[in-house]
Amino acid sequence: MARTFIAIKPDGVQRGLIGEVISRLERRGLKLVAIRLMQVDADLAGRHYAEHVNRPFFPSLVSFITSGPIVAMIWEAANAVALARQTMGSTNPGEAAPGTIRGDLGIDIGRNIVHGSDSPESAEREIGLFFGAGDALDYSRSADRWITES
Ligand code: DAT
Ligand code: MG
Repeated sequence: MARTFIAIKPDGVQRGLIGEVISRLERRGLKLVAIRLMQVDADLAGRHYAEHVNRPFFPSLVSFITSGPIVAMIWEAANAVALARQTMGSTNPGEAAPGTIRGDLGIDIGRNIVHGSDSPESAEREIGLFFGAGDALDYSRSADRWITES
């Protein structure tokens, strides 16, 4: 089953939106297989956001993501990456569609509540940065057959 890395950023934690974000992903049907409340340091932030190192917003991005605890998670579903990105909405909450996490809960691109991997390759890389081997649990839910047909 495909996996994606999702993080509730410091703004989401500080605003009391942990339950809201998890609830939306759960209700969609994705399955939580690993979760960790943690403080990101500058080294991990730099590795996580390595693709953005030369962008003008990189310093503020690192300062933001290290500004307080985050909730790091692994979620599972067929096509987990695209499903989670759709549920999150566009990067800029000011432009994200209503009904999405960012579109319903935010207004500023620098405070966009959640991170989600942008490809299966990114998901694998990011899961490796935030979790160790064996952290993700393999289990089934009795509701799974009511969420997917096969
Ligand atoms: P996403 O988080 O939707 O994958 P991204 O990978 O392009 O978006 O950028 C990572 C984060 O960097 C994003 O969540 C918010 C911030 N960011 C992106 N573009 C920005 C910009 N033009 N100005 C300020 N912050 C930006
Ligand atoms: Mg990204």
